[in-house]
Amino acid sequence: MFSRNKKRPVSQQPAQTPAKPQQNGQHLQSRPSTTSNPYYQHAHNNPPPPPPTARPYRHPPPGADMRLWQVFCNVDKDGSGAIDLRELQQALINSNWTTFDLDTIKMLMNIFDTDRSGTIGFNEFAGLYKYIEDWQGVFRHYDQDRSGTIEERELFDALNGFGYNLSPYIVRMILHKYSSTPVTGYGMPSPSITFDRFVRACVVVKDLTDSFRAADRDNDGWIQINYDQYMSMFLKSP
Ligand SMILES: [Ca+2]
Ligand SMILES: [Ca+2]
Repeated sequence: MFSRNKKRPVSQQPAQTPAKPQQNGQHLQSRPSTTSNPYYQHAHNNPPPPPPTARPYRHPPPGADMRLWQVFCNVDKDGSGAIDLRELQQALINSNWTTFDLDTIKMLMNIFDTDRSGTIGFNEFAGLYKYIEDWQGVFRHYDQDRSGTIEERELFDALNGFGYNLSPYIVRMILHKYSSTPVTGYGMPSPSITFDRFVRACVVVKDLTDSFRAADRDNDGWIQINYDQYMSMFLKSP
């Protein structure tokens, strides 16, 4: 799920690569018409920064898993020693080559940025990596037709497998809410959920169920909560 830039599809390549610095002035002078272009002038006066390969050499923490350290360094593109939201989103790829959606990335940052620095350090990354790997196993288990996405029956089986006693109606609502494609309109494909949204859907179901159970003190399946409690229950979910 962490891309290593080996098989990145064309659509995942950066839209623009930095222009190479000019070797000498002759090439520029032979094409005077381009100097009237304000964008060209800007690029000429402000040469692009050096390529990211100029990052300083970094040492792993003592006892670090070297395979994991290598993945961490690949994700930490700017070599800052920590992974920010943008770096994490660029690294996490669904099986259909889309990057993880922003809400899922924010959810993962929220779970694993335990020191609340706003970034993921190496130790935090170890937890995040294992979490993703574990969820990959779950996803593969329930993606029974190996389509790379979770469809209605598979979602029903997954949520039941986790122990949530949800009606088919509620499972369909979850499917439509987290579907990676539009679910209304003529000729639309059947709704299905990519890995990133599947993880988020399951976390939301767990969070809401936990909130309900905490409020259902006599465990009779009914709760009495006020408006603030009701709103915060939903808004705390990713
Ligand atoms: Ca970084
Ligand atoms: Ca499937």
